[in-house]
Amino acid sequence: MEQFNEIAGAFLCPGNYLGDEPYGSGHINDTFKAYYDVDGREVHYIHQRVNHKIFKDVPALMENIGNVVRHQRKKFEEAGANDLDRRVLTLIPTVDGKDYYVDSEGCFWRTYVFIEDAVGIDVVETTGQAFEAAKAFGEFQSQLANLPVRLHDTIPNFHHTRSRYDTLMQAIEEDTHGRACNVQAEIAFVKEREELVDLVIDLLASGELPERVTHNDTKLNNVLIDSATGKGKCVIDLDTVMPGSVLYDFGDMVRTTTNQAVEDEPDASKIWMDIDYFEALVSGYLETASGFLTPKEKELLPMSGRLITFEIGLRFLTDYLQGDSYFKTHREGQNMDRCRKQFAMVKSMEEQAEAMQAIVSR
Ligand code: ADP
Ligand code: GN1
Ligand code: MG
Repeated sequence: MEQFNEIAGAFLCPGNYLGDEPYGSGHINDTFKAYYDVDGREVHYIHQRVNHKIFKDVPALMENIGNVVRHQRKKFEEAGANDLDRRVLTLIPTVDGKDYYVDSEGCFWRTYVFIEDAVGIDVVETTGQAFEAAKAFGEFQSQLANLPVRLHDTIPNFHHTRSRYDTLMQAIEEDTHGRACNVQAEIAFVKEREELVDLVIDLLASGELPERVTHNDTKLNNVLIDSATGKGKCVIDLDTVMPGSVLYDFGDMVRTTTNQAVEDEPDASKIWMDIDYFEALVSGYLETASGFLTPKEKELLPMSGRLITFEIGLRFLTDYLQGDSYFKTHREGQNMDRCRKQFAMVKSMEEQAEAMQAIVSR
């Protein structure tokens, strides 16, 4: 494709460009695996078009990513890691020494070294994967604890659940696509749980919860798992790394690693929060995070699963009502099914709140 010749020519990837194919299952960016020939050897890169409708200031976002990966690399070096290029994302610079390229259509591109023999898993298969993912995200948070710069907010109010709630209420009122009639039960579900939305925001504001540098999008497929060893290899998708609460990160791990059905599973009988997976998640997370968590953060880990799953459910519902303009969809009603799955998970977590708390207290 002509466009890809332009992209390939813009970055200092060694070798001759062979081709690109769409890659991964992210909901936001357009990701491609690129093939290059280096002296008869096939070498891969990730070319990624950043969604600049969602990320309004891509240069600031790329500055964040540059700061984060440099800091992580230093931490891994200090810890004596031997396979640095697989532990942390490596940006390939453009021919004029920048971390991103603006193409002839005004779109923003970046290029990463492709991390071989590691996979992003969409649906958790084993408790070991839950353990490894949580351990990797905990290590990520711990590495960034003393990041010397303050990161830009790449999406303001990203985990401000109150503002997510208000946006949903507005979308219901406007009902621009005439879809509110299809989701009356979900709307009622949200309204019944309104008190949940202010909890973390209020504790952050009062200082009872500390603000930290967090990933903010810790779904399972944003950590690459080593295909040979099953170990967490590399935390990816750094677009939303910014000041936040560890509860946002832990909560999204609970959302995505404690049930073996897809994110848009329409069959309610397949959806429940599996406590064995939760237990694995807590063990993995505490292995790398227990050194810095405050008692309050630790106490709220089970609640964070409910909160973030509820919040992402709200966002899917809002996008459904607004005509599917934010998350990529591949069929009609997909955002509605995504929302229903999240709410079924919330319900299951409510039912198991005590058991979850007991695991964390142990
Ligand atoms: P999105 O924001 O759209 O989710 P991601 O940055 O998560 O985009 O990338 C999408 C997918 O591409 C990931 O889930 C992962 O499978 C794959 N991917 C991204 N970066 C790399 C990399 N450096 N090496 C290998 N695979 C990658
Ligand atoms: C998006 O980029 P991706 O697919 O890893 C979204 C997250 C949601 C997630 C739901 C920038 O994550 O916030 O939790 O979809 N990312 C952004 O699957 O909005
Ligand atoms: Mg992703």
